[in-house]
Amino acid sequence: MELKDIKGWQRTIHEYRFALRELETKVMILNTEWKLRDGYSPIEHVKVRLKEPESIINKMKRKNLQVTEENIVNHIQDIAGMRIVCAFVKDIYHIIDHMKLRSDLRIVQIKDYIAAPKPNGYQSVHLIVQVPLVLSDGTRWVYAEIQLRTMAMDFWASLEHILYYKFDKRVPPHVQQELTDAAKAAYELDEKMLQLRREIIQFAEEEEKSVV
Ligand code: 0O2
Repeated sequence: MELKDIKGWQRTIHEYRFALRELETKVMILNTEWKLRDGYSPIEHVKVRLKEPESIINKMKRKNLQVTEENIVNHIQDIAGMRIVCAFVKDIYHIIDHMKLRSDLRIVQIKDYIAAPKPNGYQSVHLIVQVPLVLSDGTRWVYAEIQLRTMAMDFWASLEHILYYKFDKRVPPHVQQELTDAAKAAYELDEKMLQLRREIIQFAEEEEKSVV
């Protein structure tokens, strides 16, 4: 069974593509507005992707679901995916607080793998959202997943993905342990950079006071 064999799939995949464009525009506007207003944006960079057909089919198998358009649309919520990479952990929660207030997004679920990392050390916050897509025959709320992580978390996750998948998910136990240790090191690096940022801000504030 291939996705292209499903009647109407081309139209459906276009809806995910359009929803992703809408989401990208919202985030780009936000990024520019924050930079103009505050001189700093919590958004470092953004990537978008549509889930590969093979990955959709595999996920349907994992969930023991028959591959029908209805099942895919209702059960696979990360076909449209966006990754927002931030400098600091606090930036991630700042963006989430903003997203919660928007009337043009529905937050369906928040999976906080920073508060509770996966056993292998994976950290990120995943938001399952619905994006309104205004079409000629009405508005459809399309599912998308937004992954938010710091640069250190992104570095770890991208390399772990390459290593793990290159070897078909078979790695010796000690390598598994070392990958988990590397995730902890990424977390410590985030903490360190945040602490340095605080010290720089404090230093600048004290200098300003001494001038007055
Ligand atoms: P792709 O298409 O390659 O991006 P659920 O929807 O809750 O039933 P799901 O989708 O497995 O289950 O939920 P989860 O674990 O919250 O999110 C999966 C996605 O998060 C993955 O996409 C990765 O992008 C990322 N991810 C989750 N765990 C890990 C991990 O241990 N290492 C890395 N590198 N990334 C991870 P996919 O499924 O790989 O698909």
